[in-house]
Amino acid sequence: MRSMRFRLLAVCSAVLVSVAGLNPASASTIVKMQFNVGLITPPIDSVYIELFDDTPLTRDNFLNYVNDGDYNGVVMHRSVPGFVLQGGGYTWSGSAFVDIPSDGPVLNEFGRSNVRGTLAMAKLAPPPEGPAHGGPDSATNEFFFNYGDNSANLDNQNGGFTVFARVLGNGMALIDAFGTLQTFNVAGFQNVPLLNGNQFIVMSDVSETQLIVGDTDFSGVVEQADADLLAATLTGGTDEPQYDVDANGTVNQADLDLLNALLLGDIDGDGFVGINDMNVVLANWNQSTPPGDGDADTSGDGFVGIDDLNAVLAVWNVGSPPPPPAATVPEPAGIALLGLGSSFLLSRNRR
Ligand SMILES: [Ca+2]
Ligand SMILES: [Ca+2]
Ligand SMILES: [Ca+2]
Ligand SMILES: [Ca+2]
Repeated sequence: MRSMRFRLLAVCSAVLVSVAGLNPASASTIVKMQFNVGLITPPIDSVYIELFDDTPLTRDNFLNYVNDGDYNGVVMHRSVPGFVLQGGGYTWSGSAFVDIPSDGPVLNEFGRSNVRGTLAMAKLAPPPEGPAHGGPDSATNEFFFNYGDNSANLDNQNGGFTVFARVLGNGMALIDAFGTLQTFNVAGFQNVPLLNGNQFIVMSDVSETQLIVGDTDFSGVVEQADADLLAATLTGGTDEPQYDVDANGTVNQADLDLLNALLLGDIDGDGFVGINDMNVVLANWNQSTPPGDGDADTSGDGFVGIDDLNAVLAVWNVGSPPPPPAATVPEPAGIALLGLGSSFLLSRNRR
């Protein structure tokens, strides 16, 4: 038995060399926007957006605000149902809207159309209607979601409003829900959407993030529901990156096949196929299990053997590795020592 396991591992190592390079990771730039309220059923409070690479100045400008944390706590201050939901410029002090920091204007990169589900930068009207520094190249931090198809309007004024991102998955269901809120005049601003007439819609946390390979519904876990969603989406045609499981730029049957293989080979269910999964197979090697019972029996034939090992090896190194455990915080001993040293130094200097 022992020598057999040794031989198995030797075979595995040989196979590993050939498949170790297969580790899909989307090249897309993804930002997660978490709001202070979740309005739909089942409740979601986050929207995932994909930033387009063909508007690089606008993308980098937006990412600067994201990575500086400038959008955290920012109010969606304007909602015009059927048109746009706008935010990105102001927090609320308790009695007034307060400007967030501005990195200065970005050159206009209009190219994509202002269709439903896209995000575009807001900007100032050109003079004489707007200020002297208004015009096509005046976008800074404010942006908006297009509730509907605004291409006939927004593609054709002020140089065209630069579409730089799109909402992924069912995120527009949440944005649409914000669009059903009654709007109010608040502190000099018109069309401010308020929940129950008294609560702002706030982006509580906006951060750049990575797609979890195979997590097509953004639940944070790779499960059968993701394959079901992909299968359903496949028939309608899609090009959203969360469905491109093998990250080759197109969404097709091969992605569903890979996701199903990932679900099979990921025996411990952590979203990644690797040594932990193989160890479960080896620990149960050559043992009988009731059909369909026991995670190591991936093939469901009631026996853990070579077919199950192959299910793991077929998708070796596929998935998103779980995050490493949090770094341990150094004990405060160093600080205490530093304090002692300082006081020692001080007392010595006094002499
Ligand atoms: Ca999921
Ligand atoms: Ca693909
Ligand atoms: Ca695993
Ligand atoms: Ca089996």
